[in-house]
Amino acid sequence: MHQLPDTDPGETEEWLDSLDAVVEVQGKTRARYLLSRLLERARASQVSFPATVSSPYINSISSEYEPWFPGDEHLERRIRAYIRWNAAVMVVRANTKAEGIGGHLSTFASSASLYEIGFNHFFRGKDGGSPGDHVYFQGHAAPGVYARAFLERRLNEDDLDSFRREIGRGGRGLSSYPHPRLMPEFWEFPTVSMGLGPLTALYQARFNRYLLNRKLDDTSASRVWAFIGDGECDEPETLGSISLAAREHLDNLVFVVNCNLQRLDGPVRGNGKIIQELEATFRGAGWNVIKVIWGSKWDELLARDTSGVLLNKMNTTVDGEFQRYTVEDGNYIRENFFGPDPRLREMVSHLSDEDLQNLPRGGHDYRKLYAAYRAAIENAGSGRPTAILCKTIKGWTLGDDIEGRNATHQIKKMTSAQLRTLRDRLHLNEEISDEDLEADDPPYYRPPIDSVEYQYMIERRRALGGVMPRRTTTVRKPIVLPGDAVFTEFENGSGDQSVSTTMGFTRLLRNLARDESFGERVVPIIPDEARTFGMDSLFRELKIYASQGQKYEPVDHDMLLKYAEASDGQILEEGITEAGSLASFIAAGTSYATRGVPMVPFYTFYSMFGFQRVGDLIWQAADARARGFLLGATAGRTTLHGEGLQHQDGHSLVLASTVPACRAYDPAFAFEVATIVREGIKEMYGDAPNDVFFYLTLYNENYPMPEMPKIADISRQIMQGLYLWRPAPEAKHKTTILFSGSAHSAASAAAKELFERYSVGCELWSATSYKALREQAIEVERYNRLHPEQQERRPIVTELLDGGKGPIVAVSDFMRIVPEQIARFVPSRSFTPLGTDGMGRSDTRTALRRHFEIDAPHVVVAVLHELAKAGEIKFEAVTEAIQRHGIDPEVGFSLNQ
Ligand SMILES: Cc1ncc(C[n+]2csc(CCOP(=O)(O)OP(=O)(O)O)c2C)c(N)n1
Ligand SMILES: [Mg+2]
Repeated sequence: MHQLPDTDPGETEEWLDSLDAVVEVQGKTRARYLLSRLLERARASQVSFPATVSSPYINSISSEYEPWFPGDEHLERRIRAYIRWNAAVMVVRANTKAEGIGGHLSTFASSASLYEIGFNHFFRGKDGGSPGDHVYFQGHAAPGVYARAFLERRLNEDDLDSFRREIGRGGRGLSSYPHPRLMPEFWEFPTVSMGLGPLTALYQARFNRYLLNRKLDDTSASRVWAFIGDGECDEPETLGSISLAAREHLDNLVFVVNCNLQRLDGPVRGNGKIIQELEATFRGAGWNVIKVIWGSKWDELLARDTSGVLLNKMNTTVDGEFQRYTVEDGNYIRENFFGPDPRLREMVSHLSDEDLQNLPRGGHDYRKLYAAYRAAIENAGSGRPTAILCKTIKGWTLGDDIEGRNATHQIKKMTSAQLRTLRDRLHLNEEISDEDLEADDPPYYRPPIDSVEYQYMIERRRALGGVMPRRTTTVRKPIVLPGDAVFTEFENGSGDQSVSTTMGFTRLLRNLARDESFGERVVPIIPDEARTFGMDSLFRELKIYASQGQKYEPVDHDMLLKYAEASDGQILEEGITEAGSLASFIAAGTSYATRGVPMVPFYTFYSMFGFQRVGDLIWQAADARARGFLLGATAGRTTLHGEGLQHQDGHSLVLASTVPACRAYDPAFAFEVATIVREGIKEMYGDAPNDVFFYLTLYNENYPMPEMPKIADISRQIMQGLYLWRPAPEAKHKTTILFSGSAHSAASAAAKELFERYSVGCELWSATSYKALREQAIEVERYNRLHPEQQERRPIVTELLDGGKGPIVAVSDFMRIVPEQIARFVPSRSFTPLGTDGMGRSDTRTALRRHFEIDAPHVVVAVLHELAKAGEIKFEAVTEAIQRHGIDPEVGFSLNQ
């Protein structure tokens, strides 16, 4: 402030003196009040002032501003009690039947009202073919969602009794958490890995805008709701992208944070206040924040708080203390919360200890919650996303042993005495008798179809567009697959021109985007790496998606490859966030289901920063049944040179091999890339679609791309994972070399030397996917084992290689374990993998390939050594080759460095 001009120092002094006087005479609370009023007035008079990020520890919406509650509170409370009861009972029964099967009681106990307000008044369903709202349920609140579906007759008792038993009953058990992979007609969004739900919800809201702005789908009626734990907010993914939501004006997005002040081990912020901290964080990022802290019974006390002492006590009490009040009796609260200050004690003198204990938190109060959700809805048009911070009690009404206890998160069992207490607290005495509770299994309860409760809840859902959650794959806007012309140029090779598979892919992507019908469905996603992959050439043609268009003339406006942004741009240029990019991949890759509009994401990234960096999100993509293409560019531990160990990827294919729904390919040539993309599109978007996604490595080494071999079913062979690229010339000895990706040049050079110098005729095979070969072989192996008297089948890889002659050497720019995946399926031949185990180094490709022992001389040595072991040549010949190529056996090799 010292640097700003003071045009009237006298006047300034008067204002400051007044403030000093207020602080001195009436205290800080009053001073704070006056300042807040001044800010409010300033805002009303359009005097812009940086937003304050904190407000007092009270509800954002005061009681006089609460809207009329349109529901029947009594009925809704009854319905919620049934749901609460069944949710608890299903966990208890599951753990009686199978000790340790797990499940959670206390999370949903704290959040039942948060969901029920949504179900009864806000969440829009999919009736009539509309996509409705997108709701991300907190993963371990799943029992509550099942319990509601049970009341609605979507699930029966047998279903509830199969909670967490996903194997029996033909795999129709209820999954532990929201898993579309396991319950594809129920769950839409997988959430339970903390932090991924909020992140993917945010990008879903952003993707909805992308679809709208590109005029592909009218998403304006769909809202995205994400239910999040307060402990979950510690995950970097939860809060890491919230500024994007404000920047993109995502007022279609609502985060509901269940602030029960506890996580798994104990308090989230024992010494602080998580709600205040989150308020500041969200507000600072430009969000609309609505706090729901106190239930209605506090309104009267707050109205009488003329001196501000109650407010002060609320502001200064830390969460650890608030948690303590939930487990103590009313007298303790009187003594410790209200007690020390005589004015506060007086304020509650008319209330009994029981009254004090029952002063509820806002997150259990329907009217407060309704007001907050309503405000969030009415916020549409403001451009600001909303975070509703609801204060609740973890394990609410589950009884003294569970409610608010530090161990509450993991309690899965209840004694019959505890169940009786719960029944009493939920006022279910008529529905559940004492006798019922004596039985081995506590009973479920659901109101009959002609009950008012059932009719009410069904009517509410009908009015809101049908039951939820529900996943459908009904296509609203069919996709037309690309024409063959898109792919044919790659069959011809590049002639003398040296290009990389990355360049080939970029050209293919452009062709796909240009395809008349299919083109608009292509979603290129790049995290600030387009220039690295030569994809900046797409900027001008496809344009970068920017919801606000381009408000400036770019520095390179007069160049051919200018930086072009547009509100209907096609490229999602995400900036430096692999997590955000993958969240976009998931939103686009599941659009066939969430929106009924199949979209085809091509997410190209620095291959090191894919599976390794955001592996959990890739796993989530598999759970979400996402379709599309992941492209690990700059792949290979030696092909990407000069970058060093944090950049050089020699293991993404190992990690890819762990993801069941991922088809992983390591192509060497542009025609292979084109074939895999063409066949992949057919598999994922054709007549009988499979919910898988593809991972392709792309290299940045330039070499002339060969023509596609003229073999009848070459496409099928490429897709199966292995094909004969070049047969062996007639020669005295025989060997087989398998290559993948950029290692094909070492393999070819080795084959030449082996033939010319040693009369070894070498078959060269392109191994496009060891993962595909291994999976097929395992299936065959299993078939044979379980059909012992049937005609034995042979895996493809055995069929192709086992009958051949001489040793097999497999070389790639990845770790040895990648080709080793198939070694045992070729039992009659020696199998030697060469690969890039160990950490990367910065150097030239030549030096790196020597270091990792995958260059042509090392391939030659490996073949010769195997031939020597088989007695075909002398060991001296191997030594000669080692020396002639200047290989020093004592230098440079370590698997751990
Ligand atoms: C990435 C990840 N780490 C750990 C867990 C295990 N976990 C499940 S729930 C939970 C505590 C959740 O606390 P909070 O977010 O506050 O939710 P609440 O149950 O209190 O509503 C933890 C640590 C997980 N599911 N995901
Ligand atoms: Mg919590």
